[in-house]
Amino acid sequence: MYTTIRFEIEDQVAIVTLNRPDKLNAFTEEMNKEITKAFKDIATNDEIRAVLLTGAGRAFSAGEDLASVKGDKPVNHGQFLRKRYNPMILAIRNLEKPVVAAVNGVAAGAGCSLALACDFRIASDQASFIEAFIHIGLIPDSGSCYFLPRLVGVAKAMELAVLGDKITAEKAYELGLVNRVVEAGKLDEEAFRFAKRLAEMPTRAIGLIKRTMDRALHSRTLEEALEYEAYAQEIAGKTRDHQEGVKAFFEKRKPRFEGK
Ligand code: T3D
Repeated sequence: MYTTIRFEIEDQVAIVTLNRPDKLNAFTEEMNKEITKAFKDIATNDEIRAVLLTGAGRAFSAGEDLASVKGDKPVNHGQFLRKRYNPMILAIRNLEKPVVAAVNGVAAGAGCSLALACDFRIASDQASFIEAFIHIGLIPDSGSCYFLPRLVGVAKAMELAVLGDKITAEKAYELGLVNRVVEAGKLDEEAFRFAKRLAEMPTRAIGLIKRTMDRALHSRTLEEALEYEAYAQEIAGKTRDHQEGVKAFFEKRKPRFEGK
């Protein structure tokens, strides 16, 4: 049913693969729509407890397919983003399930933003990141102006956004942009292992951590953040996984979490 992505489910992990390898997985409108739809479907599918997002071929994604903006016809870039990219990024951030990006190659422009919108990034040692927008006279979009300063601080974020230099996976790790760097040949296995580990955890609590941390980043006061933690903890405290965790602790055994 999808034409620009692949969608599989394995061991409660949804594997979403950007699948235009001959175009370095550059985005088309269809691809934006399919990614958004996939994440919305994942939200309502109880069988899925974690997501792995990766690219087919040598790139993660080269960002917008520039073939679609090269003509003489003027493009309203604001509408372009509101219609195609913003819903895709929001679908990932609003998903209360952990999302792992397995960054297999270059992540450029909105491809970089897409990786940054995920909760975790595991990069191949062949991967690279480039806020390529400036080279075509644009500003980082699809959330990059939001995620970058939060991940690396304002000074480094400005440097990456304004100079638009390509950085290696190793450099991205040093900056705190990625969680792990692994050998290219081991990326699929390592990233899947990581996502599967998450899928076996109390995923309802992980979803609440995601929401509570996102809120805390723009809480105006500590009081506000503490209150939201209390609200979210009330929800976590009512889950079967919390009961199971405490029970397993006293029975000195490994807990069996269900994500409920
Ligand atoms: O309003 C709006 O437009 C809002 C939306 C914006 C979202 C955005 O993402 S804007 C940013 C768009 N992306 C870029 O500007 C990146 C452009 N590409 C590059 O900088 C480089 O190609 C890469 C760093 C991604 C990869 O470099 P490299 O050396 O590994 O490969 P290459 O040789 O440059 O590219 C290989 C081919 O892919 C080449 O085609 P060819 O010569 O073999 O026929 C190249 O033209 C093509 N390609 C790469 N990126 C794109 C692309 N074709 C269309 N769109 C691309 N984004």
